[in-house]
Amino acid sequence: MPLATRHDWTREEVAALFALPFNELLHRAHCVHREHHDPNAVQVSTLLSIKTGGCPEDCAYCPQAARYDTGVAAQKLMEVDDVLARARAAKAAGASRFCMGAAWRGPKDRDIPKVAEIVRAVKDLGLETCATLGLLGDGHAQQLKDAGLDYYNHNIDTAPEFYGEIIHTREYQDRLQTLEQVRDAGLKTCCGGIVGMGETREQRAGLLQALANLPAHPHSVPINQLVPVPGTPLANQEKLDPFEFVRTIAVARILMPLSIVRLSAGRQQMDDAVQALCFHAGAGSIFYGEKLLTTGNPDTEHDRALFRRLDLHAMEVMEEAGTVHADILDAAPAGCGHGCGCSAAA
Ligand code: SAM
Ligand code: DTB
Ligand code: SF4
Repeated sequence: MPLATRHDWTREEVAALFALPFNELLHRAHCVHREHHDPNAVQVSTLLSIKTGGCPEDCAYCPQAARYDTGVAAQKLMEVDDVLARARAAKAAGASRFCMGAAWRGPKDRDIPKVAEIVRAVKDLGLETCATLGLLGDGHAQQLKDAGLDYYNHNIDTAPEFYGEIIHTREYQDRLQTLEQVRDAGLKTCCGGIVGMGETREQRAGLLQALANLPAHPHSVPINQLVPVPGTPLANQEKLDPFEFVRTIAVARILMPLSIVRLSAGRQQMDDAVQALCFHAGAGSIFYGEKLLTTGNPDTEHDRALFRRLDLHAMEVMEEAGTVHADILDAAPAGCGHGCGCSAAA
């Protein structure tokens, strides 16, 4: 019986999925999606930048890199009470997870107790917690886990062979090491990338291949569409064909059937019909709230209306836990089980 989760995808196999006729690809992806997930449930996370701007790194897409003139002012780490007020509001608006981002290359040892205090306080509100702080040092992941952190977000961002055109201040291998520390500490991983940075389709396949061939599939896979920010080297990057973005979601869905694929940055620049296609193709999570970290996100009222129009509902924490963490699904049979004759999980 073929396993639902594989870690040996070849570039050719992934490229062949991208090359399928659009309807064929979406059908396969949707079958995989409904085999393992409620197709009408969407996990809702709210982001907050708890330490904004002034970052020493040179990520070509990022408005928070100090070296680019983007108008983002550097701020220090927020106070616990200020973060808590934002987390309470996110919970009241319907988010089940609160994701906290810091514009650091990585936290210093002295930053960790402060972040841990924030995590503990947010967790006590009954929210799931996620942090994205950059490269972690020895013991950091465990200290965050002990404070009640559920997820750590660290993206590989792009294909290994395109990475050097986007970031020069840290290596791909550094990222893999942080992901290993995260897994070893028993934190859930949130790991994805950005498309629309000028990469080829082959390189989009390379990003997804690298994600799917990690030692464990990330629990959460954010697929970001580049938000081009004036002042960054990618400010004038040509927009990716929206159907190519949908294909990327669909291929991620097929490669990592148990993961929750997040339709992440870029929704404000995307029309509702494209978002609907993404949900059909297997996206099961969004960022919700007026802002991502420093850039805009759709209005909450607009998103609530979109959910009503598409009959989607926000996933409960327990519902999500039941879906993602049922490791026995590793042995799920091939085929979608809906009588359409597809080989969705093969
Ligand atoms: N500094 C930490 C790091 O780089 O890991 C955490 C924060 S960083 C802003 C988190 C992620 O945001 C990046 O890995 C990247 O995938 C995403 N991101 C940043 N700027 C973006 C943009 N303009 N468009 C889309 N995604 C972006
Ligand atoms: C992720 O993959 N995307 C989010 C979250 N993880 C941290 C960040 C998107 C940032 C978009 C640019 C900004 O708002 O600064
Ligand atoms: Fe810094 Fe993270 Fe932005 Fe890179 S993506 S410049 S590490 S904040």
